[in-house]
Amino acid sequence: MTSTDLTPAELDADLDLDQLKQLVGLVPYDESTDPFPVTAMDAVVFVVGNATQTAKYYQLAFGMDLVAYSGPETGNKDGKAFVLKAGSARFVISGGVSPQSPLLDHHRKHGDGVADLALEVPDVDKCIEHARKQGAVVLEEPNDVSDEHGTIRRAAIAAYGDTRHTLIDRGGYHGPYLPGFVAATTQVTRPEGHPKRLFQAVDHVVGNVELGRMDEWVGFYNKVMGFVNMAEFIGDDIATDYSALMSKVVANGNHRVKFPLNEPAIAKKKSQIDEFLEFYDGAGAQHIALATNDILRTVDIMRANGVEFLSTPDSYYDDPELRGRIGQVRVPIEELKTRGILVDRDEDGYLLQIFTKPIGDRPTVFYELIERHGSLGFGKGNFKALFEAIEREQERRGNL
Ligand code: TYF
Ligand code: FE
Repeated sequence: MTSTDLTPAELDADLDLDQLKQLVGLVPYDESTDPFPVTAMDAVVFVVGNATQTAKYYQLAFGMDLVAYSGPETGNKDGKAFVLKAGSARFVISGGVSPQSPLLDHHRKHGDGVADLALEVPDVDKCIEHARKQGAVVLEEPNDVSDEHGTIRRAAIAAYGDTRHTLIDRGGYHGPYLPGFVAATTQVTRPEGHPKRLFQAVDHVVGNVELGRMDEWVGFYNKVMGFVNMAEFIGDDIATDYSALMSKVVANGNHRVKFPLNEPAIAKKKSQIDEFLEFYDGAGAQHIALATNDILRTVDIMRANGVEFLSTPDSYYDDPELRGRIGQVRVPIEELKTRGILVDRDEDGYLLQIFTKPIGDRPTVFYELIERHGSLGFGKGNFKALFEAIEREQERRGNL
């Protein structure tokens, strides 16, 4: 497979290559020289306090489809896991059933959170051999798991905090998710005219790491996983003025997998990253950006479904400087203003984005919706407005 072929998950989501390039900023590259080739995100695996209900939330509020299940009824006495899909985005929502389940320990420490950013790779053994040489912690040695649908090969390495990267080669597998899972279908009835899906892919997943450790983790992704640095970053200069964080972005060769990494900065106010680290009890995944080709419709539906988004002051849209900089976008600015959607433009094009409030009890994990039109960035021009909105929420929680 060449690096810009569609993955089976993308084919299944009826996206064509041009759409995907637009949607997630896919770039061609030479896979043969990559020491740790990664095809795509395989799944974002959450551990939550109540997987049964959280899986319903993602079906009802995020319009995702249930596709597979594992639990006591299927021979898994330890816990339950629900597999949800929207386009090529796959979420696995897991929780402990047995009081002895290690999933419950994860939840006790971190609250609802991302335990695993699983990656699809063409050669698990090659990746692990390279990772080990580079000093990575191998949590699971390469092994085969089979059932009547075929065989997957898998392994896992440690990333920041308690987060792991499971590596999965599913080339020889045709089941609904992994051996041990049975096919399941969505349990909710959608209203007439509901779109097939509200987003098509995972665009990026951001990790928050401890003060002074961002470069160490950037180095991990460079050396262990062969990821490259992307242009966008927040350095010292911006950090102390208003963002209270520093940030760099790493991506796999084809840019399908993009991981911005944040660390707190010592600024005038308590960093939103410190708030995360305190309540997550360590480093972890902070936000998941979902690529949509119709952010207006997606925001309208999600809001009607009860999802709460950060608000953007009218002054953002009335600023002549911003108006001049962003120029023409596909809808009148008023359409963005009524919804609080942010817009940013760079030399490659523009993007539209909006952020939810934290979705769980702890002020930790949240979502971003992003609609790219050429821009490969992350909304640098919006950082000030965005961080001010986040700080308003921090203040309401008494954590500023
Ligand atoms: O992923 C990004 O870089 C943007 C902006 O704490 C951002 O979505 C960066 C840091 C942060 C929240 C949003
Ligand atoms: Fe983001």
